Amino acid sequence: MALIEVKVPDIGDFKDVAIIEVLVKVGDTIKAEQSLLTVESDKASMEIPSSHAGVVKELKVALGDKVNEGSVVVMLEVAGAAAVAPAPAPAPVAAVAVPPPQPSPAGGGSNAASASAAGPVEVFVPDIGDFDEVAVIELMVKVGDTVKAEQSLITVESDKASMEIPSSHAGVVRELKVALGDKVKKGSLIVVLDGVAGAVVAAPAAVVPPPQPSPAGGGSQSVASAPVVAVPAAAAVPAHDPTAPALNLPHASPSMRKFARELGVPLAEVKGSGPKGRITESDIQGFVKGVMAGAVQTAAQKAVAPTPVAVAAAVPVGGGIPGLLPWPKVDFAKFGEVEVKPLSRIKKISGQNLARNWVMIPAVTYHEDADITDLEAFRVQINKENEKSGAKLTMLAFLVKACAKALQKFPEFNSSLDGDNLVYKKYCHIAFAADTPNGLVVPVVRNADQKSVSQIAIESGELAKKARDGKLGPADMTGACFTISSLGGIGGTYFAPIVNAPEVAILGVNKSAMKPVWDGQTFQPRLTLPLSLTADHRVIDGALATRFNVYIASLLADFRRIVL
Ligand code: CAO
Repeated sequence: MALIEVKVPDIGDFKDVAIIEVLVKVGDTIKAEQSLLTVESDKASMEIPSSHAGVVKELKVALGDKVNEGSVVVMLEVAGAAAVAPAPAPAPVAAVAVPPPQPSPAGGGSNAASASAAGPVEVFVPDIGDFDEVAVIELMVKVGDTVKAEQSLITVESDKASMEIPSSHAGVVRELKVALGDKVKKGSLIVVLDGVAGAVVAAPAAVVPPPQPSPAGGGSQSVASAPVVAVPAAAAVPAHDPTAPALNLPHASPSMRKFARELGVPLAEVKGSGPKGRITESDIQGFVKGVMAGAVQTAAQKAVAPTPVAVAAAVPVGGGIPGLLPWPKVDFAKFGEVEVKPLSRIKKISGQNLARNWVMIPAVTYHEDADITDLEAFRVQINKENEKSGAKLTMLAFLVKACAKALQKFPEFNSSLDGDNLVYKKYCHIAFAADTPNGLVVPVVRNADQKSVSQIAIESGELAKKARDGKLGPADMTGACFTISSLGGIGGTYFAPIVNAPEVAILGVNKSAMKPVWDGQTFQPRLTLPLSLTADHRVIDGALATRFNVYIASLLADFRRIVL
């Protein structure tokens, strides 16, 4: 047994190509020639196969990484001394990859049209190396289209690589000479263009470089043992067998892969409706619509089974965020000792909800200071009176009651968006965030408008205990109209809580502090409670949010107002 490095072979002019699929994982037993990665430029994708059979010991690359010829891909444990016996001279052995693309010679290849013609121009498949009879999997233009020079006309595919064939000339498509499923090779006529005078380019500069087999012994395998690992170049790109897609990977052209990636769509989960199960643009769009409508769940969503918390905020998570890069993959152990622990179930679920709410709600946070000097004195006095019974009024209970009152005065705060409609609720259930050892949960005090502060204090205390004990049931966590997130027992000054969809606002509260407040003549020490209201701007504008805050502050400053 020996450990060898498998490297990206010579991939011609492809520089800094991104890894779009990692096809093996640590522990996998792989065959020689089995694909390890898919890499992609903006015009072509190709799979990088292994030069050896063996067991994957370490992955040296991750999704999104950029690789070049020579980049180490995996550490492979290979059997048999012969396989790794160093050759007398350290000549590199065959790179058993999809043959590296080679640029077509300028103006060459088989785009044989006259370079100066303004009339009809025939565009042919250029030299695509050893690719013999590749299938047309996508037609990217139609008759009547005006195409630019270098614009992709068709996508062709072998079982290991797909590439777009661009036009050597600008013009208007007069005739399409190929159809989906046709086999083409170097010299096949693709389209006839009505040439545009002066628009002819000298060379198909953006022609996807056709794969060329690496010469045996000319690759980048770090273990020198040419006789053992040299694989006939032809084997690197076996003849296309449409009935047996390599490793059951989704069939999609580079442009479809890019499109899916931009939308965050996991291609492996999309059912292709094109020829031989190929994934088309409408398949991807249909998948996204399904996820948004809740009819389809991605595997990532299914991995997190729905729970009451998820149900409480049951807007389906979208397929991803267009334009975002993949999450950075860092081998932290390179920098020091680490310990990996899985996220708790609650954290996984609330994380998905928070991420959706953060991205999808145009929210603004408004701050206000409430003078709670008198209210706190009252609360302390009542708690003293009730010391023997043990019943305790909490600031949270006063806040719940004040919010219930404010929701009645400002009904927009007790609403939810439903498409183009706003649903106004006639009931008043107030949720509060509770910090538990397993993560954040949000129990609900029902009909808070109809309960006394004492009742709310008892009920919220019971719910908080249930939350900490992990005993909240679905009924305890659903149906909220508005949420309070109180960090007052901990500290802080102000913060910006995230709206808990489909609610439209949330009130954050921090620790009260004695502050000097100018009364017109002198500074008075006043107990001040910092409020942070985050509201969905699609429903609540700044003026309304500030009025709501001012009203809450007025209730807390003089709680007698609650009975008005
Ligand atoms: N200012 C000053 N003191 C405050 C206060 C405030 N705003 N709010 C509470 N306190 C005091 C309480 O009076 C209590 O003191 P005593 O023991 O002397 O009476 C102490 O702080 C502890 O209060 P508490 O926070 O444990 O209890 P609570 O009823 O105020 O809150 C609950 C209950 C469940 C809201 C709270 O325990 C909790 O989990 N808070 C965290 C919520 C959270 O994580 N939010 C962030 C979510 S991300 O948006």
